[in-house]
Amino acid sequence: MTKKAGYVSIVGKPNAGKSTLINTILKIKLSIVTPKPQTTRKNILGIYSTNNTQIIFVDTPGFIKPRYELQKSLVNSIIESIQGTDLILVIFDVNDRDKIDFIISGDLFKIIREQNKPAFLIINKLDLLKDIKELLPLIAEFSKINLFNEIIPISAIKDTNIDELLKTIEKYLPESEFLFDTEIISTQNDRFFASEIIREKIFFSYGDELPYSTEILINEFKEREKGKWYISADIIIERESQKKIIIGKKGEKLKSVGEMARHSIEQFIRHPVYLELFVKVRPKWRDNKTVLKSLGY
Ligand SMILES: Nc1nc2c(ncn2[C@@H]2O[C@H](COP(=O)(O)OP(=O)(O)OP(=O)(O)O)[C@@H](O)[C@H]2O)c(=O)[nH]1
Ligand SMILES: [Mg+2]
Repeated sequence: MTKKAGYVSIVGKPNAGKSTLINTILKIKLSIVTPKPQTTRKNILGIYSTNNTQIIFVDTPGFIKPRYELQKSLVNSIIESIQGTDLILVIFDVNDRDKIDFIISGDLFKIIREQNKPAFLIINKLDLLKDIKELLPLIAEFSKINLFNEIIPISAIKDTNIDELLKTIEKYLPESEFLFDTEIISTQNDRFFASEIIREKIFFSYGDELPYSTEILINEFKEREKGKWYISADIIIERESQKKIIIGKKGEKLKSVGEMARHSIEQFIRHPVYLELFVKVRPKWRDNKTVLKSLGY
């Protein structure tokens, strides 16, 4: 039987549920998810293989109008992902139905149109609709712009219509041998996932702004045959004054972040871990091209 394989880019505004979708499809928590927008910062590959089909999903950061260097780099990585893909999934949060933002979306749509590739509109968070009929005007609106080969409503969190989505994706993929071993789920290493998990705990533990000025740098990641693996990471912040907030009274806040992160990292890599966290100030790192480069942006 002929095999099919290809890349599928998952794009859309922040908070639309892109990372949730990739996690639901792969049945593993690969990409971090938080209630805050702009959680994802790096493209994340998630490889879904069946007997005849291999779909290489790429989760991307939320599409925005970039204001600082970090955001410019995020938008570039979205564009790169769209350029390198076989199929584009634009995830749209059904909550946005009364305020479809054709300005931000318009920019994204323009990039997609230029690529001349198949694209689906995925209307997500169906579970939040009181009446499914509310979808009709939305579908009509999106059909008008003549960009999407398919419009598919789903709930990423409830796993609604995901099988249908996968079947439809399959139809659009090119015939090809598999591009990765079927056992591989991602190409990123444990070191990367450890840093993402720490970042996720920071998103959940601190107020609105702080997580956005925070980045994680893994200094050491030592795998040991016997005993715990050793991970040491810097929590990078922008201002001296943020140090106190990160650390908390008597260090308790940082300790709790560390414990939550260690627990989740252990679940992910299935090995006990000793995690050490340090707080470092790098003024305006989000606007410093050299620092951004050293952080992999
Ligand atoms: N009710 C509901 N909530 C969802 C659904 N999918 C995602 N969410 C929630 O929406 C929020 C954002 O989800 P993410 O998966 O992080 O969204 P994202 O598009 O990856 O966001 P960025 O990485 O910031 O661009 C989280 O609180 C999710 O739990 C869904 O189908 N239904
Ligand atoms: Mg995300």
